[in-house]
Order: sequence, then C-alpha cells, then structure tokens
Amino acid sequence: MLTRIDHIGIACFDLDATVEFYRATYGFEVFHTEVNEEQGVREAMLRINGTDDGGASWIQLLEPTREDSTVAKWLAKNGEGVHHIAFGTDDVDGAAETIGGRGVRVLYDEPRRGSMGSRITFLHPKDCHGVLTELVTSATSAPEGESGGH
Ligand code: CMX
Ligand code: CO
Repeated sequence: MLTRIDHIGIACFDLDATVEFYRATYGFEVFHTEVNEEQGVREAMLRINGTDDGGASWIQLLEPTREDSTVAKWLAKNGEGVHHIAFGTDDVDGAAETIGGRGVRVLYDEPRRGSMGSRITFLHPKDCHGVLTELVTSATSAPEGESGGH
C-alpha cells in the first residue's frame, strides 16, 4: 500500500538560505520550486535518490507565504525543523480510505494538489504518535489518466 518514503518536509524561515545550506553542505541541488497557495507555502524539492519514474525520494523545504498558514503557525511554536514525513503510494485514495478505516483521522475528504502535480492527503499527528504524516501519489506514478490536475 505504502511503498517508499516520498519526502521529508522541513519547515524554514528563509527558503533561499536553507536551500543554500543543503547545496553547500550536502551537494543537493534544487530540482523544482513552486508556490502552493492552498497550502500557504513556497517550497523547494531536492531530489535525494531515484529517477523520473515516480519512485524518487525528496527533501521538501517549506517557507510559509502567509501568517495564517499551517507552516507559519508551526514555525512560531516550534522553530525550524522536521514538519512532516510523506509516504509514497500509487493509490492515495485507496490508502487514505484504508488507513481512515483503521481509526486514523484523514484530514481531507479528497486528496489535494501537492508538489509537481502530485495528489496528497494528511493524517492527523495526534493519531500517528506525534508525526504529521502525508500520503502522496506522484504525477508520474499514478495510473494513467489519474495524475495531476486536481
Ligand atoms: N507535527 C506534529 N504535531 C503537530 C504538527 C506537526 N507538523 N502540527 C501540529 N501538531 C500538533 C500540535 O503540537 C498540537 O499538539 P498539542 O495540542 O499537544 O499542543 C496539535 O497538533 C494541534 O496543533 P495546532 O498547532 O493547534 O494546529 P492545528 O490543529 O490548527 O493544525 C494540522 C494541525 C495537522 C491539522 C495542520 O497542520 C494541517 O492541516 N496540516 C496538513 C497541511 C500541511 O501541513 N500543509 C503544509 C505542507 C504542504 C506539503 O507538504 O505539500
Ligand atoms: Co509534503
């Protein structure tokens, strides 16, 4: 059902400075950047391993775009650090339904748009031993005709 770690989401105050830290310290380059207004974030995706077949693993660096966003609220409380983990699946709808049926709160009725045309949902951290957990179907790993555009 869940086949890999898709990404680790890291909240930061200054995206450009954090990107530069990851480049200078580890040699990780930015593969993709975008603003997701719905989520209230500006983000950079650094590919750690994998290729373009939808099976890659990423670091997702997140800077809030507005003060009322979930990441801004989290940063104000905790400071910078690991914000969530994301498991990859080729069927986010089915995984959310199965996990919801196991008594874990799924935060969205329908998956929403994530990085690079992926479809995402979240599990409540209070039901996951303190870990905000995201489920992701990347645009390239979804069954044909079901990726992106959501
Ligand atoms: N990890 C672990 N625990 C967390 C957490 C996190 N990232 N965010 C909140 N919590 C905990 C809080 O510490 C708090 O616990 P206590 O009551 O013990 O203090 C509790 O959950 C409630 O937190 P809150 O600050 O009142 O925040 P909200 O309930 O308003 O929101 C949540 C929490 C999970 C519902 C919200 O963050 C959410 O909807 N997240 C999903 C969307 C998201 O995170 N988007 C940004 C990333 C986008 C992407 O990955 O593409
Ligand atoms: Co994420």
